Amino acid sequence: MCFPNRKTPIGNAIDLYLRRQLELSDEAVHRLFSANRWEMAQAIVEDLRSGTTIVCDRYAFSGVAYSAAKGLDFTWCQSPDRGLPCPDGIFFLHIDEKVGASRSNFGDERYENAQMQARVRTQFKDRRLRDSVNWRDVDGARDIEEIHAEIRNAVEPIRLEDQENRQRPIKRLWVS
Ligand code: FDM
Ligand code: MG
Repeated sequence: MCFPNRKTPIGNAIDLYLRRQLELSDEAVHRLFSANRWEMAQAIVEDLRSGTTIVCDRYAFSGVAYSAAKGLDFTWCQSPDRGLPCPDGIFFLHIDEKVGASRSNFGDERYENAQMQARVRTQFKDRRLRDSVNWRDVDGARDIEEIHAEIRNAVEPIRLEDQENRQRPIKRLWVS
């Protein structure tokens, strides 16, 4: 799955916002991004309980990094996502500025500019995002097959552990 999930009513508003067809305060849109995850949380838990693995493009980590990059308080940004299902592994694919900007469609949406991306990059380094979760930085500038192999290898021990302990409880994000 993918966040934002632009297909729900909340996701529709987010989509309009990203395409600059709707103006919202930074705080309001932050809460909408979080609500867009919460509206999927039950389905995520049900899928996991029935043995389905979920691969997800973006999650609360983007939520915090992007809003904190706009100047909102970091801890305030984390609070609405606290308690969401916590991923077993996070793969942060990083590329440098020039590679990112050269990719097709870059510049179409809100946030797709060098200044914002530089600020977001800084926020993604914050330990408050990474501590307590299984975070891995992945060089995203390489060949897609190479990236695939690296992530596959890193996922394998998680998958095996899961197979051995099907009943383990689902962890909650940023809850001690
Ligand atoms: N984004 C994404 C946020 O600002 N907060 C969030 O919680 C999430 C999930 O929305 F610029 C930003 C990140 C990106 C945009 O674009 C979504 P993609 O291309 O669909 O990932
Ligand atoms: Mg994008």
